[in-house]
Amino acid sequence: MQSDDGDLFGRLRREAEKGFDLLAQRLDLRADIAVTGLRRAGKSVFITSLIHNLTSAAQDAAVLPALHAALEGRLIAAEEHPPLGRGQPVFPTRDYLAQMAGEHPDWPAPTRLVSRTEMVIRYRAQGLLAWAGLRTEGTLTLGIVDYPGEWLLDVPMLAQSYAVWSATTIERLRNMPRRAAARDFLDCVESIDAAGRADPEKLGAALRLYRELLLTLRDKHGLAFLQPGRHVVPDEKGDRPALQFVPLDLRSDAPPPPGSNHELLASRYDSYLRDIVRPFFETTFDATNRQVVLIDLIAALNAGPDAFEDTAVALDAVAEALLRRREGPLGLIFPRRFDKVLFAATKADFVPEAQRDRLGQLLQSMVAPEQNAARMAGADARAMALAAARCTRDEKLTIEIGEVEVVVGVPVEGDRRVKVYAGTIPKEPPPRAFWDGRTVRYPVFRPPHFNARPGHGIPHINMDAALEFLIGDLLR
Ligand SMILES: Nc1nc2c(ncn2[C@@H]2O[C@H](COP(=O)(O)OP(=O)(O)OP(=O)(O)O)[C@@H](O)[C@H]2O)c(=O)[nH]1
Ligand SMILES: [Mg+2]
Repeated sequence: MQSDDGDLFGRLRREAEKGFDLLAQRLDLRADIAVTGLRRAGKSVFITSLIHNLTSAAQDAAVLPALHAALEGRLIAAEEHPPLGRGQPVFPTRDYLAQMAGEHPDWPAPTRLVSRTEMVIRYRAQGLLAWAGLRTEGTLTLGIVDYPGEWLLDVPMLAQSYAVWSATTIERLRNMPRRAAARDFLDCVESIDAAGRADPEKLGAALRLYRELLLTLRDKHGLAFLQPGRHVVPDEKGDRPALQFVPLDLRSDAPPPPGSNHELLASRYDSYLRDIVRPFFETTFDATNRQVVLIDLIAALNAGPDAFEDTAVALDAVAEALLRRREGPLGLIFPRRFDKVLFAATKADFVPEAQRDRLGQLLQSMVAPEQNAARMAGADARAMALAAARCTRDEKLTIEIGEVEVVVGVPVEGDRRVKVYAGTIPKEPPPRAFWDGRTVRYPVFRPPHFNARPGHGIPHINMDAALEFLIGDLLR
């Protein structure tokens, strides 16, 4: 009897354990976050701060107080496990930490390639499983990808024919503020007979002028909505025929005659979208389910009304690409892939606290229509202001107009503290009069003092709120 009972209990226990294992497996979770933003938006610093602060928060919850799992003491350990040996560039967290926390603190160098890393986070679960006394520990594997936001601006092209793209792009170049800068390029394309025999020499000259023009618009005019993205940020495969196209002045809706300039460039355009843009997003978006879009709105505000407006157009295109449920050809590659999208205005330590709230509201107002569409489609989108590495302190200063709040930091070059008064950040895209007489110049501030060994984290603003939004639901 005894042994029968024992067997019975043994069997029951084994059956029960099998059931528990099935439940427990659900605690081994995975999330993949793609981090993007235009050049210098703050991607490298954001990822470095995310990894170092999450690793540190497992030892000291005060590093990320708004991350509930940390606050409730449920983060057991977090560690980076770079996916070595998979033939993909690995995000160099250690190098960046060493640089930023070194004897002569400095920032990561600009990066142009797609890179990846992974973290493993062990946590104690709460909720029903934990309450029932089942396995209460979970593991979250977090994949992180860093890719250039310039490439995301190609997404609207997927829904446009070459003729439509040419017409809208040429039209945009004919408008201020681009017109003066674009004169040489426009003269060149206006002299090309689109329906005439393909002329490689003229097309080559137009390509050189177009690429120069895009860089001028970016660097001298602070413009952001520049297509195609790989003219501005080339990929690791370098130049090739599919990248050698420019918009033409088509003047007629007739289909392109065989062997014409129009036909040649239209076929390169199609090949760019088919062989480069689509595969890139299919592989990147297939492997990620959460997206962070970083945007340096303070730089855009300081660059003047045209640059700000163009940044708003670019942000719109990005939000539209990521959040709207798609019909037609775009639906095939962009059914709603992301369950969470975070839009973040970076370097919020450039302005004092009251203005930081307004900075977040400004971004919020810019993505509101898409956010609504996303919610309708069941995704969650949020906008906030943050600083991945807080370099400044807030101070009050008395000037002619009374007491104002400023930020104080030390520039990378030199030891003297610099005070910056940034005025009022508008809560909504401002009218052009906002820029009358407005000039705010920022130094590059020295990174904050911190220890590169996990434990104390990197001083930040709102990285904890960003992480609670991005992964808080998985650490329950
Ligand atoms: N004050 C302050 N400056 C920041 C912060 N994050 C980034 N920066 C500044 O912005 C610069 C660009 O940041 P990165 O993280 O390298 O930007 P990125 O998007 O990776 O840039 P690319 O690799 O060139 O595309 C840094 O060198 C810093 O000077 C921040 O939180 N606060
Ligand atoms: Mg970078």
